[in-house]
Amino acid sequence: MKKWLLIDLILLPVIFILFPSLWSIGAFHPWFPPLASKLGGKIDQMVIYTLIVVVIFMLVGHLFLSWFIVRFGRQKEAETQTLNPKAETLLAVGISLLMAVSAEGGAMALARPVWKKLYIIPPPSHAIQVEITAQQWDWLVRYPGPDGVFGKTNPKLISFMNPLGIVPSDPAGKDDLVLKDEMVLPVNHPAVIYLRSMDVIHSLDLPNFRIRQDATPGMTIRIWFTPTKKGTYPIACSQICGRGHYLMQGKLKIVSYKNYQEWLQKEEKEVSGRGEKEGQEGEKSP
Ligand SMILES: [Cu+2]
Repeated sequence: MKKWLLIDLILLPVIFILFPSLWSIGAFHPWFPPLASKLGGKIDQMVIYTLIVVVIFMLVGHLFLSWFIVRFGRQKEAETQTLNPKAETLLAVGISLLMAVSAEGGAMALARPVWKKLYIIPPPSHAIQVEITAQQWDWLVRYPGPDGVFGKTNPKLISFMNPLGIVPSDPAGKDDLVLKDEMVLPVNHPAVIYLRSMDVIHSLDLPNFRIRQDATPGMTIRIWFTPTKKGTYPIACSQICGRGHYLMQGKLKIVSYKNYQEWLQKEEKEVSGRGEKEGQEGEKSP
């Protein structure tokens, strides 16, 4: 075998095709962030399936290309061949259909149940409710408090002390707990997020839970999931939303149900203590 043939046919495809392909499907080391949600595994399956199909198509395509180069590349003169439009159309349509059915069709078949569960099937009634409002450049996390109802909001009432503009006359809002860039949820318990944006399009990114959802002004988007592992995980924004985009970092703590309730009670006590203090001050002032 000639030397060039060895380099062309074995070494180059290994360096430029096989190695990056194997790397991209995580053959050498896993590059997905550690998984911590029930549904996330299905999303990983979809990503891996798509990568494998794409890698197979790319390898087959490159093998054909290499064969054509070896077979016809060293001819002194290129032979002109009569065009056969019928065969060319058939080949183009056939390959496109094959790719669409195997790559897109397979991914769709895997993705549909995940989509249905994330967006269409309503969350269980005992799910923890959290509202997340994105703003340049924070995540405002609101829990509804002991009454389980979020108080009404009015953008005209937004201030430093009332960043969500909760209407003070609405009793449902009195016990609402508002946090910045911090969220706590119990493990193995469903949680539903109502996602909103105050200014521009942001994107809530919870990589360990395989959740990435745009927050669009004027819309409240519901997503729900079940965390499966305790720990502290990042909250990020995956949509460039201004010069402080990089500041949109938060922490999501997944703890036991007991620890979650203890934490919530402590935080809620602070909210009610603050409310009582404000009430007393209001009575004192003329
Ligand atoms: Cu953002």
